[in-house]
Amino acid sequence: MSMEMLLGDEAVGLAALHSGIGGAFSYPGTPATEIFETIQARKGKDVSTIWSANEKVAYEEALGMSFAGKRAIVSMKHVGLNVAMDPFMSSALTGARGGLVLAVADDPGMHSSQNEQDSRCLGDFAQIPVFEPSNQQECYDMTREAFAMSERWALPIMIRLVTRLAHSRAAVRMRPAEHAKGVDRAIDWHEWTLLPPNARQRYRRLIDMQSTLHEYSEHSAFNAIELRGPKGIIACGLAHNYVREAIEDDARYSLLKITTYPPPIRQIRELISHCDEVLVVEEGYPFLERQLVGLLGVHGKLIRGKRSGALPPDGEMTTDKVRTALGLPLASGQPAATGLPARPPRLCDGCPHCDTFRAMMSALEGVQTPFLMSDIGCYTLGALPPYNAVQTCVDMGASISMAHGAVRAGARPVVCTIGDSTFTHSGMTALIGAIRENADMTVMILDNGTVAMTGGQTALATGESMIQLLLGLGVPREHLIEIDPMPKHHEKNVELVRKEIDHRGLSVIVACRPCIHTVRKVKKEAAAAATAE
Ligand SMILES: Cc1ncc(C[n+]2csc(CCOP(=O)(O)OP(=O)(O)O)c2C)c(N)n1
Ligand code: SF4
Repeated sequence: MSMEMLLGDEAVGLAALHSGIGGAFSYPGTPATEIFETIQARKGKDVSTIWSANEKVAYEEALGMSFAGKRAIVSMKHVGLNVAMDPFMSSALTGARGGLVLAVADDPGMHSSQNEQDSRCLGDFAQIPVFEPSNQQECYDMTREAFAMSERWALPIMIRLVTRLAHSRAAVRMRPAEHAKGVDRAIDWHEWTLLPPNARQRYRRLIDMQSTLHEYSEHSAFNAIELRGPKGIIACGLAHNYVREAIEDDARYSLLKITTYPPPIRQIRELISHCDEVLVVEEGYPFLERQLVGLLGVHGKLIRGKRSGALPPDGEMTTDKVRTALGLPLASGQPAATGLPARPPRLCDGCPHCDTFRAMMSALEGVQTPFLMSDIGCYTLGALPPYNAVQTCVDMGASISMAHGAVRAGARPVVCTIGDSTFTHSGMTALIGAIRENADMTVMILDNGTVAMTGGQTALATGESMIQLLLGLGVPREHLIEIDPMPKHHEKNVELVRKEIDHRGLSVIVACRPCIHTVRKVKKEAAAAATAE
């Protein structure tokens, strides 16, 4: 057994490697990115790792590996699971052969996300087991358990993390690694081909499995009940730590820790019948509280939590929030840091996006109401002054489809901005429709050669390969324009952009210049490699 100080993400990644995976698949997204990066950095040559085009593709690649008999992990941030919902839902019916683990990191408090959502609801929606570790050791242990149980039940299993767990460190004890399995060539086409007669059978199997999953939770060593005083608390996943810190050794409280779903119903009943009232503490939605209370409540018992208003319904859980809900004095005693200067986010000095936005906004000078659809990436900061070049940011890939919708409404001019990675993630499909209609809009692809916002992962198409991709999709050559976003080319770029905005039909402008951070990183790595030789 060895020990290491690990992030929650790293613990999941190492546990996957020690479970003998054949591959890891992902699309970057904070706070899940480090799961894949740990595997990539520490894997042997037999483990394949791919940054996929998007989360749906990543999920399907992992499912394919599982069907071929090898263990696979697919990781993503919470909104990534929205993109992967289609294969995710159906994989609950096909099931898995090689252990299939989906690691999803939620972001309560929206530290780096466009929304707050609770992936436990999606696990419940798909009717698959969800494990929710409460600390880094459990991140490791529950991921190992998830691979074993995925094979025993022939089902995918979700591991749900939250930012604070994914990105904080603790000592983790690791177990010896298992050997990876070889390819299994026995084809189960009835199980994997969801034609209606097969799908009905497979759905029936999933429903029949539910009692087994409940029973597992009842006996799982990862859940624990302590019956003491009449004030009950149910603490889910990471929230267990906040509760422990809040109540310390206070014998007035009885505590049920839940880390597996579907939840342990007998243990919940035991706690409720032992206590006069119960507080449910969970990160995300009042997922468990809602189930406990249902429509009519629990007769004679007070069940409190986020839904009842005892705890705030949004943001991250904290020890002080739990103490307030319990009527205890605040423990921190530390006034929040004040007087720190505000530091609004902004594009880096010298960022290529700055020069693209300057050219674009100069080209639009004098236009009363341009529609400026944009997307998610570093360039979303173009919404702020001095650029004011971004009017929308909804979900990845939405800029082109929303621009097309605005064109259909009769808006003009419509200009949309989208990063290279966001374009290959989910912008491309919308562009195919816009090309076919010769939609009267200008698409600006901000090709900085990397996925800058999430730390500089590899982009799938950049430079010449981006141009070839666009031509292949059918962008007309005469309205496919390349610009070099540099201050010295400003006047020329303004002229080129203006001409395409004036064009009554579809234009695509590719602004190609590398992210300055990526350039620095590449130089640093090259220097380090040269020193090592
Ligand atoms: C569905 C989904 N997956 C992942 C993310 C995390 N994320 C936000 S923007 C982005 C890509 C940014 O890359 P790019 O479009 O090339 O723009 P850049 O940051 O390089 O300017 C990613 C992966 C997300 N917000 N939503
Ligand atoms: S990281 Fe790169 S793309 Fe992002 S703002 Fe900085 S220079 Fe621009």
